[in-house]
Amino acid sequence: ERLGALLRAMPKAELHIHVEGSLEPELIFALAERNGVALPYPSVEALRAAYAFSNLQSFLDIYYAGASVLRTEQDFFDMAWAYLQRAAADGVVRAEIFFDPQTHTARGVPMGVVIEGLHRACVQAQSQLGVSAALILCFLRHLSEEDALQTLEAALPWRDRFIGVGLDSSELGHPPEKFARVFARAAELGLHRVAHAGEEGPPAYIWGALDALHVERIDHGVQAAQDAALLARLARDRVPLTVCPLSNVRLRVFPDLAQHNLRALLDAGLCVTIHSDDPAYFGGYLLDNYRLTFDALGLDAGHARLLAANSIDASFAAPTDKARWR
Ligand code: ES4
Ligand code: ZN
Repeated sequence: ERLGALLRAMPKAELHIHVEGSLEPELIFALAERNGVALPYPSVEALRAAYAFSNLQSFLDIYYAGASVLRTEQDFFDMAWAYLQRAAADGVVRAEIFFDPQTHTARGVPMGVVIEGLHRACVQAQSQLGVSAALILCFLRHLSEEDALQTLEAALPWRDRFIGVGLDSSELGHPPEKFARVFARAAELGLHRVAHAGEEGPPAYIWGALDALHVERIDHGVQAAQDAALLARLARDRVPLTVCPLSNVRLRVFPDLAQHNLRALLDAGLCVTIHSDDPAYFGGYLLDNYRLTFDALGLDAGHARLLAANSIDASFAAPTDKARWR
């Protein structure tokens, strides 16, 4: 109907998408065959049936297993290109795509294979889809800061191929302060900075991302609702929260979409945006996240325009591009 059509048509930025989380089971099996990698699942259906998660860690275990089929530059290109085509169909005009190099370099895949394959898809997205696409290199927070520092240095020959750094993987037990030095180094290099915080972790992790890592956006951040002073800080500084509703339900952060606090965060005056996180695993791409959330929370056309405008504002795109999309 009308709201659904508006949600598709509005120019939107996708700012919280893990490219390894866009790997559909069909592509996992195709790449496993192409590369001679054995999978612990007999079929696409059996793999998909394993996508029943009880928390973040139970998802991450299967997500890293799925990523193990990625070996060549063409694999990384194919994965990112499949995602970008789906994003374009959902009305995405700008995509800032997370990737986890440590997941691949630890298996012996060279950094250049990862980055060049993803970058080639980003270039083709601009020329063939009219989608502006950029990469954000994420550090795995369950590994050491030393490993993150070495990863950043190893990526420097491709410094112009990514626009920023992020922090993802297992949150609890790995507070932002653990990564203060590598984020300071990223800032020196002129890189943008974002971090997952307050997905499963407490408000203290969001404070830490702001004050120890100096991030420009918080990924998830939904636990901020538990801390009034933090809500005031996020509203005052207009720090975007990149919220992923279907992810939050699948990982049991909220029991269902109707109980999601996205509307409360908007009502508190925060710059909230909607994204897909790991769409192949969580039951939907960007437009599915918008439509299902709007249905469940009774949001209207005014919310639609606000959320789409927030996503453009919160992006790291050039001001001239932002002006065209608004
Ligand atoms: C992730 Cl949902 C989520 N949270 C933290 N790290 C991640 N990596 C991929 N998806
Ligand atoms: Zn995420």
